[in-house]
Amino acid sequence: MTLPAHSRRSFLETSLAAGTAAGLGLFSSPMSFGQEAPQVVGRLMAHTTVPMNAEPALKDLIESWMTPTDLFYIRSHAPVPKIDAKSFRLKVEGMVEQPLELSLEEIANLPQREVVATMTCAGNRRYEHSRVSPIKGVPWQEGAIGNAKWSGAILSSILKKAGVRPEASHVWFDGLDVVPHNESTIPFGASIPLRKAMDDTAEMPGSLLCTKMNGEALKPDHGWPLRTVVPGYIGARSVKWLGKITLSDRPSPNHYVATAYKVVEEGHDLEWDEEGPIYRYPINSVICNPSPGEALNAGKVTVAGYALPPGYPGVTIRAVQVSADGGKTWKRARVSSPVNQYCWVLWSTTIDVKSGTEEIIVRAIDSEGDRQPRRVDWNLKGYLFNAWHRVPVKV
Ligand SMILES: Nc1nc2c(c(=O)[nH]1)N[C@H]1C(S)=C(S)[C@@H](COP(=O)(O)O)O[C@H]1N2
Ligand SMILES: [Mo]
Repeated sequence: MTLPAHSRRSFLETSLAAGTAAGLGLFSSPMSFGQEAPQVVGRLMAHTTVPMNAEPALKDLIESWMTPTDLFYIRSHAPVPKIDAKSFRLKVEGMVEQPLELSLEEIANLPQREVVATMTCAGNRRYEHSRVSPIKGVPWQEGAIGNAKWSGAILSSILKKAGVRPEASHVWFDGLDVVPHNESTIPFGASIPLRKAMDDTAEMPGSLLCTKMNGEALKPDHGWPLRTVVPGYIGARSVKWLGKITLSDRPSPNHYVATAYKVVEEGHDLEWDEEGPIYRYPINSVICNPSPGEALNAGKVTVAGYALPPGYPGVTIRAVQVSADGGKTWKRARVSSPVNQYCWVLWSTTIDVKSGTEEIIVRAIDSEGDRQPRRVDWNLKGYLFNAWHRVPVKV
C-alpha cells in the first residue's frame, strides 16, 4: 500500500542529508526525544510518563518474535482509568435486538480464542517523517510495534448474542479513559466496519475482546480488564479499557475516528471531512541492528530487524532485502521467525561494508508482490511512514 498521491509537498525518504547520524539513535541521542531527556521506565524509554508513551530499544525489541510484555510499547492518550473488576459491565447497544451488559465472568464464558498478532501505532517512525518539517505528536522512532499472544472472547460472538440489526454496518468502541479535548473530556474511541468484526476464519477472528496478553491478565497500561484487538488494523482501532460497544450505520463520531488518524496534508477543514479514517497498516521493514551512527569495521556486518506485512487477510512477507550501496544491489535476508498473516517477521543477514559505506537500507516485499515504497508523501500527522528504512553508519 502506498499513501495517496495528493502531495504538493516533497516526497519523503529518510536520508543522510535530512538528519545527522547522532540524532537518529534511540539511546545514542537523548536529543532525539525533543527537548526533554528520555526517561527510562522499566525496559522502555518514555517520551512522556503521564500519560505513558514509551517504546523499547530496537536491539531489545528483536530479541524474540513474541514481544515480552515489558518490552511492548505503550501508547496512551490519558492516564490509566481506575476500574473495579467486580462492578465492571461491558455495554453493547445501538442497532441491536437486545442491548447487553456483560460482566467479566460472562465474557469469560463466551467462546475464547488465542491469536498471535502484531500491533503497531500509526505513528511508528514519525520521528523520521518529521524531518521534512516538524510534526506534532509523540516522536516515535521505530519501536511503536510489538507482537503478542492475545486471548479473549471473539467479538462476533458477542454481536451475535446481542443480535445485530440489518441496518448496522459499523462497530464503535469507547474506552473508559478520560482524554482532555477542546476544553472538555472525551473517551478514546474507535470503530471498525461490521464486516471486519464478522470476518472470522479458522485461524483468526475478525476482532477479539482481549482479556489476556502473553498468557497473563492484561497489564493496566495495555487496557486491563478488557480491550479490543483488531488484527491488521492500526493500534488506534484496538481500544483499551473497553467500556462500550455501539452498533451503528456509520463510523464513530469520536474524535479519534472522525478527525484524528487520517492521512491529510494541510489539515484544512474540508480536507479532514473528505479523508476517511485509517484502518489497515501498510507493509514496512526496519533495521534494528546496527544502530544509527554506529562505527563499523570494514568487512562483513550483521544486519537484523523486523518486517511487517500489510494488514490484509492472508498476506505475508515474501522477502526482505538489504543494500549497502544505496540500493544498487540487494541481498536477501534470512527470515528467522514464523511467517504469518498479521504478524511481523524477524530477519537477519550479513552484508559487506567498506570504507565510504554511508548507510544500510532495508525494504520488504509481500506475498502479493507489493513492495515497500522507496519514498512516501509527507502527511500532517506523520502517520503510516513506511519508506525504505535507512540507517547511517560510519565505516
Ligand atoms: N482507551 C484507549 N485505547 C487506546 C489508546 C488510548 O489512548 N486509549 N491508544 C491507542 C493507540 S493510538 C495505540 S497505538 C494502541 C497501543 O496499545 P498498547 O499501549 O497496548 O501498545 O492502543 C490504542 N487504544
Ligand atoms: Mo497509535
